[in-house]
Amino acid sequence: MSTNPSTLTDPMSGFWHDDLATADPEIAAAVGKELARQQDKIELIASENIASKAVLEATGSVFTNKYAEGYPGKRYYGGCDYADVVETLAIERAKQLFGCNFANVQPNSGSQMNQAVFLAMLEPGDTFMGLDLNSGGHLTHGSPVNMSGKWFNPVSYGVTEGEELIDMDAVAATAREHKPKLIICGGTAYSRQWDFAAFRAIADEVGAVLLCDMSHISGLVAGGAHPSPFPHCDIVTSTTHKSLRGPRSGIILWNDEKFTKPLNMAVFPGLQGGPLMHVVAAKAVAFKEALAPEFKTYAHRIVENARALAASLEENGLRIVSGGTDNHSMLVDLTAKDVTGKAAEAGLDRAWLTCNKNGIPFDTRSPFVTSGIRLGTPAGTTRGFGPLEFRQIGQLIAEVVDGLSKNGPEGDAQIEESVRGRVAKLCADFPVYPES
Ligand code: DSN
Repeated sequence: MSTNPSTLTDPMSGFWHDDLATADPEIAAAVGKELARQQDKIELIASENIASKAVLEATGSVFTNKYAEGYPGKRYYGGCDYADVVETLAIERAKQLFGCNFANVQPNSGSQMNQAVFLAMLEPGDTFMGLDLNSGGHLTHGSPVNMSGKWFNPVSYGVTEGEELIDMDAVAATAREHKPKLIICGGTAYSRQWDFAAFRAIADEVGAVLLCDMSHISGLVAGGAHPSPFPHCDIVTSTTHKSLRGPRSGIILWNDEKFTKPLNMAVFPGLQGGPLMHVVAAKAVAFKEALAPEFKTYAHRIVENARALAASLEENGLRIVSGGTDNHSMLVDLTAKDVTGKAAEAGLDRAWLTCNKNGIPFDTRSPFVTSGIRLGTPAGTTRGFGPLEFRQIGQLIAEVVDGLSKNGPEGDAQIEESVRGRVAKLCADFPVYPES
């Protein structure tokens, strides 16, 4: 260790040695509280998960310091030897995991991965199709407030009013009428399996490129608990932090060489500069974890748990949109209880159950209020909950909602206190980051 006296008087003398608590107590306190929140509350947000210690370590690694614009072997900066190692490993593992020929692991997020596909495949003003946000689609699939809806011409498809399932006949009719250049399947609040072969047939009929944004279900696809979008889809995008359980980021996958140049050029230099190499390293770690046999068990357990949760909610008087779930998530319709999604999210949070309000199909309330909540099982499954625990969680949710139904948005304080006690017991029995 250097004993250079100049470092002793340097106001930044702690630079090489101080941990976060010493260097910045305010931020350290917030990090500590966030850890406690994740330990002490049950995470039911369908798009969240709990990453491994190894993924967190890679995310916080010295790759934070490295610029690596370009791709492995073709960089615009020196010193990229080890950046090339991690990016090549991430690419090879992603290809193996999803059984495809090509992968770009540089997108910084879900929005950017989808923007890259738009940049590569469409011209401004071009028509594309995606699932309506009100039926469980995503902001980047054509919402009027998103770039996808402002710069392109989105045409949406939705779910049927009775069964609340995607109406493939209507998808075909809309595609025939509007002749989109791109069709997107995949969503954020659709709890049924996607019929990728049927989408392929429609895309072929109208000459569209078929994109699957499998962000929500990619962990299930990796573990064989949901059919794969390959070989049906031309391009597949996914965030890596949802059921896939990696760092917050995105990837693009494809099979046909003809897409390689436009997609890679769209990510860099089209949209992004230097890739977040620390996150690329963490993605490689997560893909290795997902290739391990235990991940298959995890993926199937997520679905088993979601079915147990949905059944328990229904037995306790709450309606599940479309009558159940085939994946990790479900929408709970609170209309019959006269409880808004907003009030339910707040009441459940007071009882240490974290979820998000969510519009249900044909919702008459605004997106800030909504008539439903969205629930998911990936995070709870990671901490070790099984169907028994998720049945209990269904009961706890129903108790809180009944309190809200009786008393209005303030809920029933006694019920919420009692639920908090039972949540605390579940969390203590299934700890998160137990050594932290
Ligand atoms: N915001 C994410 C979700 O919660 O589904 C999707 O990007």
